[in-house]
Amino acid sequence: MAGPSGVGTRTFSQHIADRQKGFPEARGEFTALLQEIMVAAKVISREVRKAGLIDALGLTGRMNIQGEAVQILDEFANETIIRNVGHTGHLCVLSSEENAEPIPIPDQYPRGGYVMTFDPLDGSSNIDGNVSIGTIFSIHRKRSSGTDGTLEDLLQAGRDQVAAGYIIYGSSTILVYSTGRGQGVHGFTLDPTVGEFLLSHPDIRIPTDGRIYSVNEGNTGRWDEKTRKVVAGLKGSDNPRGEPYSTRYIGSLVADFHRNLLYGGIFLYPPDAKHPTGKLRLLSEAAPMSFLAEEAGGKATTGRERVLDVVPKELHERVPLIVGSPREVEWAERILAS
Ligand code: AHM
Ligand code: MG
Repeated sequence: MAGPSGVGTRTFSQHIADRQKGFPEARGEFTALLQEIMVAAKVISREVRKAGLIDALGLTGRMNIQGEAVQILDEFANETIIRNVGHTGHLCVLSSEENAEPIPIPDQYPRGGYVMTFDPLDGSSNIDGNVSIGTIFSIHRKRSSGTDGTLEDLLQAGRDQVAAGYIIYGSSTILVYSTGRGQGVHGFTLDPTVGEFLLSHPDIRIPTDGRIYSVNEGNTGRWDEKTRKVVAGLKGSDNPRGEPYSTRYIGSLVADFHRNLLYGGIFLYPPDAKHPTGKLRLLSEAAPMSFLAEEAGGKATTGRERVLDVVPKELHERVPLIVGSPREVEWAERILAS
């Protein structure tokens, strides 16, 4: 069914090609890279959709760099992205949440001018429970002078991203992306009958205030006093709304973020005694989500500084993440920074 401004008819490919026309100096490399991400997303979505039928659930029996059990689908998604996106000549190096070291481009493939960091299957501990999971990506320009990308190319602040996005494998498969600089955040829903991502959420704006808070309250006993004050405030009336917020927490960042982006509210993964610098990875989780949040009119902070200003020192660095509607995030930041 067609809607206004191409809703329901405009494909992701048409959308990004149109955007490229606005930048006559663009050589198409960036557009091609986004296309490849979209193709990888379709392949991963296909496998996720039939996971229970093809013996693709469960564990590989190995642990990743983070000490987490690797799921069969984690590995499939990781390999799909490396092969479909990494080997097509637009990237000079990649980094995945599943790999300890940067992923070089094999000798036989060409190199390009971009760098990509990704989380192949975020929330993967939820896979067997049929809960929504997702893929997150973040793209920077290459900075170093040689042909191959280096660690320096990967360790860039979130504010220098040229694009970021995620694909959520939920009741539908939706791709949400932004190229920043006021270009907006746009969502496309995969129509399985035509095999295309069609524009479904043009120019997403996060509500300036919300009614939802999202945090793993099982960690309360591990939080410091300020974090407890924020969450107690959200449950009581000492908050910007003046009445309790509703709790919504899935434990799958892509799904928690996507819901709050559409409905408004605040998501927190604060530091705790088990995760002293927070649990979420700066490069593959916090920075891309913060880029999208800010582009949609929201805010994202570590509690001390803007997430997009944090310059990573290591590939798998973790940061606290407080992200969502500006009213709630600014309020929480005031308490946390006091
Ligand atoms: P993953 O990338 O290994 O799946 O871990 C990250 C996930 C996020 O999706 C989610 O926000 C968080 O871990 C949930 O953590 P917890 O189970 O501690 O609440
Ligand atoms: Mg993750």
